[in-house]
Amino acid sequence: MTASPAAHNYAHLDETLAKKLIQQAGLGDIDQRIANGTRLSLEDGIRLYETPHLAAVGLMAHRVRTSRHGRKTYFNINQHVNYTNICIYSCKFCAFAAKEGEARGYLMTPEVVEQKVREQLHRPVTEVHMVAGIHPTMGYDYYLDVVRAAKRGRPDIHVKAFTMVEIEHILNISGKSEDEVFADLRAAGLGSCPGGGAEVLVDRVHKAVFREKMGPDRWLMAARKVQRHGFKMNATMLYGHIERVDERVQHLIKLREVQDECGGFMAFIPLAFWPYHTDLANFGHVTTGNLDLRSIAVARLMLDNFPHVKAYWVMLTQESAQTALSFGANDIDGTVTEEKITHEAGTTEPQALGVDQIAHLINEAGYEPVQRTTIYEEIGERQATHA
Ligand code: V47
Repeated sequence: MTASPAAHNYAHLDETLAKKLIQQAGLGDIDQRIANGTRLSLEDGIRLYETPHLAAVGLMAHRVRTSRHGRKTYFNINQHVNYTNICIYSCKFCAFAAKEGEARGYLMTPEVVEQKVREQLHRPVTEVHMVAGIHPTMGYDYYLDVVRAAKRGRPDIHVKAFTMVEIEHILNISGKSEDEVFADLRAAGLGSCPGGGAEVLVDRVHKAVFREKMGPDRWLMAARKVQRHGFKMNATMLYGHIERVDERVQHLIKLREVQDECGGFMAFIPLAFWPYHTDLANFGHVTTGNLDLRSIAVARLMLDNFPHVKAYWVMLTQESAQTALSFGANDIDGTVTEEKITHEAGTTEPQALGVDQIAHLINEAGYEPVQRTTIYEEIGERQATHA
């Protein structure tokens, strides 16, 4: 896997030239703060979102990305299993959820989950990503059983499961102490948690588009609990709907504070909103390249304590995700397989990508594809090329 020479030029862009560009964009003071290791403020974040000089913002983020990860771009070989779409909540941005009794509603038994994992045994999958709706009646044991089922299907798989919304629900229905629940989840085989369900961690947006579901404080509290019990997790932000620029930056600052406190976040993943078949379908537009790249870059600059920024190709599109690698992202997620949440909402992307396709996206942009485990251990190149 060789990189194109273009990357070397961009990654090693002459420093004087870079400074000049950033200064001409009126962002010299922010650049200086980044160089000094001074944290960026809410106002800085807003300016980075609002300046017309996207290239300068991208360059600053690219510098940070390069200083931490060089040309490495991580990906993993994973599969998604959405074990139920039946959900007690009716979030306006969601096209995936169904009500119990609705024809399109489904619930996988643990046996079906095991079968889904077994179906991929011919591929070197290292992670199963399991998230779902909040089912009205399934009990505590069901959640442990779906984790056990995945492990039965493939004992060496890393189970990354349950958003903070599911974690809070599991805690609530368990009738057990927090310590006992996390011990049960660990014993069942839970390895880490994905970053979904955060949406925009601001009360106004919560009230307007996902008022029934847990709000910002409860999401952040659940994240603290998960991390204090020794699990790593990711964090997302669903952007491109009704949220304002300042609200996006507030979201980033809240995550940064929890990371200072607990240190268990691995990657930040900006999720581009897809409106089709949702209650926000009349909203009128889908994500744009400008907003995708800016969201990646601003996150890279604001989240100085997050090791990784992920460009999730399913929501960003392959085009934006590839370009995002030069705007601060150092991870492109995985092969995925059978994604439902974004496909219900109209993404034009395929259900899965092969390792060759992922490696091509990364190589062509001038970066080095590195297969990783869920928790960012590097896996040798040989294994990656045989998927
Ligand atoms: O929680 C829901 C979002 C999330 C829509 O942690 C939508 O590695 C766009 O969290 N348009 C699920 N987004 C996906 C997710 C994720 C994906 C990949 C990797 C990881 C990780 C996490 O998708 C939901 C919600 O925030 N979502 N509806 C929609 N219409």
